[in-house]
Amino acid sequence: MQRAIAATLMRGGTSKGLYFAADDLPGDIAVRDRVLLAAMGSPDPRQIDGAGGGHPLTSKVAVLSPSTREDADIDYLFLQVAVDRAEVSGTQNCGNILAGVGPWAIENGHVPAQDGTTPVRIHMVNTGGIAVAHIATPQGKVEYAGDARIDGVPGTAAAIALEFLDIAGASCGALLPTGQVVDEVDGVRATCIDHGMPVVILDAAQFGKTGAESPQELEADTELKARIEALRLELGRRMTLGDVTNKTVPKMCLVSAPREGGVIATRTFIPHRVHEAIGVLGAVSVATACMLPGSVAAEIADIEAGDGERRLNVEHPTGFFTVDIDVSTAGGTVEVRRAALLRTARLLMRGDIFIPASVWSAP
Ligand code: NQM
Repeated sequence: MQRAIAATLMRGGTSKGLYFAADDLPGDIAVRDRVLLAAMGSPDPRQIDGAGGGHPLTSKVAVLSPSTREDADIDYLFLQVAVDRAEVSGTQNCGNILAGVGPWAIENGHVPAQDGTTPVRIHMVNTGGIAVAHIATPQGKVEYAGDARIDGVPGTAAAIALEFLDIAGASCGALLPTGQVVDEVDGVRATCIDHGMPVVILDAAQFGKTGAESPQELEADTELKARIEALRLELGRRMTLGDVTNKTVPKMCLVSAPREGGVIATRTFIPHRVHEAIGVLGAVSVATACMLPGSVAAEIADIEAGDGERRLNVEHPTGFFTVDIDVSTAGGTVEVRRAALLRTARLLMRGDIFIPASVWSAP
């Protein structure tokens, strides 16, 4: 016996996942998590018995409901379904899956479409901030086709502008959760920052790396991975995240001088696989660190310090991530007035996902 649950498969930015109405999932969290593991086919490195793609970037879930906040249209809970472990985690947000939330909200009747562009105000439940997504809706219908190109996705699609409000310290309580611009662990210098995503920024050269290595090369370096994980456990604790052994944050970002005309080059452990690009809020945090006087990123970034609206191209393994950011750097710190960026999304499939009925009873 199998049970059917309404689900939508969408690409959001450079990620892919299942989007559910909260009401369609079991209310009991333990049962819900078992259902999501079964939906994705976890735990299994290939996720062969589910909709997951065998990588953290294609094993993601959005749970959506009418907003509990007066200043938002929809509540978005992001859940990372582990690939090779029976684990579902809500400890982080995801700005890529966020890109599909606006279209989903309009298509499912939560926000009336306007003729032209429809703004959707999204309450990001994991971290508490608001994102405004601007969705192309000519003649009151969501348009997925368009001419916007984002690196890491073939072809073009309709642009989705995302604006973030009040996301500094979203997970850790402060933009600089350790209270310092630079921390040191075993002689390694690190900038710990949370501008929507907790990220530890490290100079690739401190690990004997150029920063131009491919994700596959970095993932094959077991000694490097062990060093980075040891730093993550210590700095995660200092960032107020507690024991991060089983958490997907902080992300660990190796930076180096730009090679392709951007401001900085990145290779990001998320936290065990290496991202083929860079996460949305991860990129916002790195861009912010580039503007922060004295940070590990600012020392390496090719950018002139200064206040006001700036466009930063963050290099990653498959191209650039462009972040528009408006900062004030008075007094040696950085206050972010606005962060915005461009994503695309595509509706891939809508229907029912089938889950073995035994999942409801088996502990
Ligand atoms: O940082 C991957 C992704 C992400 C997260 C990760 C993301 C973000 O690319 O906002 O988008 O860092 O786990 O989907």
